[in-house]
Amino acid sequence: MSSRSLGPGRRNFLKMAGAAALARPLIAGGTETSGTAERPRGLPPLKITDVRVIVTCPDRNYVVVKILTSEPGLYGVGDATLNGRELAVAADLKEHIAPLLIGRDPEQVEDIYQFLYRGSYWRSGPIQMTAIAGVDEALWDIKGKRAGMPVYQLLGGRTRIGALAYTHASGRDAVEVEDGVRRGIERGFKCVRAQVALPGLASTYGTSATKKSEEPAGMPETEIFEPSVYLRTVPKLFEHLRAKLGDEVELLHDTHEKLGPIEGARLARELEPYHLFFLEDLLRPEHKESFRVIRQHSTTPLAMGELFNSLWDCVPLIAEQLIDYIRCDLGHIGAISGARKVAALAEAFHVKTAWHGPGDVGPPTHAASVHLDVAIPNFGVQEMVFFPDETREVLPGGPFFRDGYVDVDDTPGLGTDVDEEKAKKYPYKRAYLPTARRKDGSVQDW
Ligand code: KDG
Ligand code: MG
Repeated sequence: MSSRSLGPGRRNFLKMAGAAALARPLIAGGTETSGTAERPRGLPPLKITDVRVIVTCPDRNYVVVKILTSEPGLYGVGDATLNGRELAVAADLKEHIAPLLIGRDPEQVEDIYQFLYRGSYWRSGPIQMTAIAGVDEALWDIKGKRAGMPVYQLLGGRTRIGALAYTHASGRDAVEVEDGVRRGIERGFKCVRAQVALPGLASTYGTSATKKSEEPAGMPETEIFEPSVYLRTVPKLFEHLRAKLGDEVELLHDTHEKLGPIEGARLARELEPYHLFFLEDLLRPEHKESFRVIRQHSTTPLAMGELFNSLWDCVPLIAEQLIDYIRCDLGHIGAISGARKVAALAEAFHVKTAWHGPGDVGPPTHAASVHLDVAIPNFGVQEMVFFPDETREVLPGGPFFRDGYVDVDDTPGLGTDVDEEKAKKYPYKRAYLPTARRKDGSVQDW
């Protein structure tokens, strides 16, 4: 059954009105139930009947949440993938969250978000917020299917024709990166993130062309990082790219939280002549106040936030206007219910969004990001990937790319799905993110 045919059509709404006056208790005998008052409404009541947690590894590991409802054929699909800690999230969902959801009204998306976030007492953190994101995406999917509308309509409707997208280019040296940027431009991208290997150092973040480490199979790879080499190399990369490619293409760069404040300030300042769209994640997420140092020294636009897990992680950087782009990952910040609050806060402080969009979060999270992108007023740019065929077979649907923009169609809900039979063909494989060390052997932020 296609997702378009799920749920009653809007023309049936009036017929169903009146049949909906079903009394449900606010609080029953000390047991937490639905948190909102009963009110007249146009659709029959709905309940969550099952929560399935599907772990699959078509190309890499994904955790999928499928929420079934009392309406035959009506279900929602969300993504709860946390790269390298997938089974911890799957266990949280199966053991702790699913039992709390059975019997609830899936239409109370905000109440369920609040209940899972604040009601558990132990709040925030990547594992919990990824689990909540999976649930939130599935619930918005159900709501959209029931309304017969794409989720962006429920968020206020379109404010733009699509979401300006960026892709990645990397290489062993500046010439290889230049070739990669050219390929991105030929494919239609107006914005490209550029990463280069560090000369003399084994394996560098974001550069797939570099040598793999000698770690035993299944264990994390080790990359070597030296700030002085990095600080010498990156400005030369962008000097080369601007000289060869001109000014029109928007260039971005990800430092991946590797520098200290004064090093970050130096890099941001030395990159000024090359007019980056943004410089991403200069500092570790713990050091929000240190962004002041960078701001005092440079006009390079700054982006930060893929490791943040709550609205309150974002507040200091946004409210002090220490960044220009907030780039939380919807998959790790409670999805739409988490990110739309961040976007609204950012709107008040001249900060735009640039939601994290790597291949290690699944199509439902990418779809959720783009539904929000096309609805909010302060969208900036969207990172995107092209999923391999095996992943598209297991997790069909999702955003599409056209002429520099990533967009979603009018399929009701999020527009993504999961094929549970095909998912079984690809069992989980233990995998880790790489780690990084300095030349002297000490641990370095990856
Ligand atoms: O799991 C970690 C990746 O999602 C991250 O390294 C990717 O930094 C990243 C980015 O900006 O895409
Ligand atoms: Mg990043």
